[in-house]
Amino acid sequence: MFHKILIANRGEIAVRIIRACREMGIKTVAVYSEADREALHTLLADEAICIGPASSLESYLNMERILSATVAMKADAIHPGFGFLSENARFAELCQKCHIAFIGPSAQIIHKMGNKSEARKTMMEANVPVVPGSREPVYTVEEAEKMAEEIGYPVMIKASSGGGGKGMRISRSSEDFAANFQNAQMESINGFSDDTMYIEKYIEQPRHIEFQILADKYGNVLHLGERDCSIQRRHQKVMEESPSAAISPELRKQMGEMAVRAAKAVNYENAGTIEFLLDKNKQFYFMEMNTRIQVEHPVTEMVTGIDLIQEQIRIAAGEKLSLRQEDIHINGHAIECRINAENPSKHFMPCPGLITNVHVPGGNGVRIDTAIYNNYRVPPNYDSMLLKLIVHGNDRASAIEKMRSALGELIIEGIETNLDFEYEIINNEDFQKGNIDTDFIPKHFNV
Ligand code: MV4
Repeated sequence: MFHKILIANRGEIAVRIIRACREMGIKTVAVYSEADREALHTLLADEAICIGPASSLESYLNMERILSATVAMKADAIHPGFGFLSENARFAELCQKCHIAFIGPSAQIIHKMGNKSEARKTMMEANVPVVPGSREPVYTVEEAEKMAEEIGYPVMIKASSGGGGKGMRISRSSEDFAANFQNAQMESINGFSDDTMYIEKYIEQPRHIEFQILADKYGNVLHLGERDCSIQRRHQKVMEESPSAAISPELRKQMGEMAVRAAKAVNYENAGTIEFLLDKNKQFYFMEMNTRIQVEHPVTEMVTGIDLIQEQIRIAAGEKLSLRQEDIHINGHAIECRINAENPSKHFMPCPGLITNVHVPGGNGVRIDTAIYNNYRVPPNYDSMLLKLIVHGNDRASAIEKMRSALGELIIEGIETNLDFEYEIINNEDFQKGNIDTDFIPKHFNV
């Protein structure tokens, strides 16, 4: 097992990783920027080292400084958390070259899954269902238009290096195809220096269903059920739950088997997520694979009782998975609300500043993952997520009731947050009935 882990991240996920390490008897090193001297992760880790100015590019994204800090502090592994360097193949490769364990999959897997058209092709070859569409990438408007005609409109034009909706356009007919293709491709060239595109059939009002998987170094792969992440605003998840109200035990078994097949097809290792679209007829399609721990991992932890961060560390240290698929049971229902420093009445503009008072809910089945505290100043340099409120109930209805109660108790003063917006979602009749899809927020709110 590792002696000391350096956490190449900040905020609640850094705190979450420090806690997992402490429970396992592993020492921790926090890295922090000049803006994060008083941040909770800096204060909570066994040791802390400043790696540069507030700007992410000069601190949490600076590979050389993080690797130097790891060597200087004599840590034997790096946990990248999510965001920042977590899906950077070059960083994973540099760790390997420096004989530092990267807590995640290999550089080759990160690279392969970062290429969305290649991931899609790999899954087609492995007989994992993918959205109907092109097998090979396309580069010119002519070949793309031919492909769109074959698939049949409406189609989705996607950038191979895309993500979070960047480089993505819908085309509803041949009249609007060329312009949409060129816009999407231009966005990809500007954003990712990559003109590689692919075309898929457009799936109307799908659900975003993702499966958590765990894979060790010896080819053992498990799935831990799904998360329904359909409640999103502009490709930012707002509320997530597990299990999904749309998935029967039979469908879970089928989709879970496909998630495991997808992971095995790339010799996956560590924790990962297989994203699917689920259409109105309950057909499901592989969309992307995420090669990191995700923000919403706690809902899976709540319903399976498995500590995903500890599992990641054990896998990276070379341990075999101690569980088999038949040992995994989905117990009850969990919901997560992401509380952000943003103003819903000003187009969700980020609102950093001084938090003058925090009161958090508690009680049976209530979990808070956060790095904020009284008189903490939220810096303007990073993501606006302040706190994750996660609840666990015996079923969906009681989890919703518990979330209503917990949201009602949560107080964050001094800055604007999206707390009331979360409250409106939990109180929404369609949400309560489980009638959700990726159009939920645009359909119900003027945002
Ligand atoms: C789609 C789709 C419909 N059909 N692909 C959005 C982000 C990117 N990861 C993929 N996305 C989508 N791909 C086809 N063929 C609809 C979306 C989509 C979406 C997906 C998941 C969650 C929220 C979404 C919001 C809008 C569009």
